Amino acid sequence: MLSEFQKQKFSNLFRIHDLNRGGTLGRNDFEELARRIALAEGWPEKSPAHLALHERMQGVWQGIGEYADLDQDGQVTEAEWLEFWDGVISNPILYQRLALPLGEVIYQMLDINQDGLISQQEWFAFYQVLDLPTSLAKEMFTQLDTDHSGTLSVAEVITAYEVFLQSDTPSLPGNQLFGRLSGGQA
Ligand SMILES: [Ca+2]
Ligand SMILES: [Ca+2]
Ligand SMILES: [Ca+2]
Repeated sequence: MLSEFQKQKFSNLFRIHDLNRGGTLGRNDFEELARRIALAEGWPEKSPAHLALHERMQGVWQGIGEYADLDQDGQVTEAEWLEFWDGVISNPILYQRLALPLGEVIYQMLDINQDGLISQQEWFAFYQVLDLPTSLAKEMFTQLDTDHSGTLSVAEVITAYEVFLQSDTPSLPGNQLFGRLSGGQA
């Protein structure tokens, strides 16, 4: 069972994916996400980079849809979403198969110039694409950069992502990765 605190986090994650604000998640939300990232990158439509991103997003949607769209109506409701994540984080096999690869996909999307590190610029672009506040992007970057290198490594981001997925301790950095939480410490 997800705690109220965990529910708040996954509801935030739901809202940022619902880019067309339809109240449910569908294929078109993931197409919109690909479109926004491509726009932020300046990748023209039908360019190889744009097409590859589009394909990757379709894969993410198919993976989520297969497991989360319980009634298979082509849309994932918030209730289905919460049930999906509850199942993923309480099942080590699903966690390995879905949650961790998704973290890697997110990291690859963040690392726009593919140098293996996330710069501040890349981090801020991500928050902008998701309509999240720049102030939160700044706070998160500072907290996640635990070795103060001025960049975020795979380990720094995945650690925060796992806190986001699993933690029931509001004070840990990473909980607010995908949006501010009421009552939680930043
Ligand atoms: Ca459904
Ligand atoms: Ca980079
Ligand atoms: Ca760092």
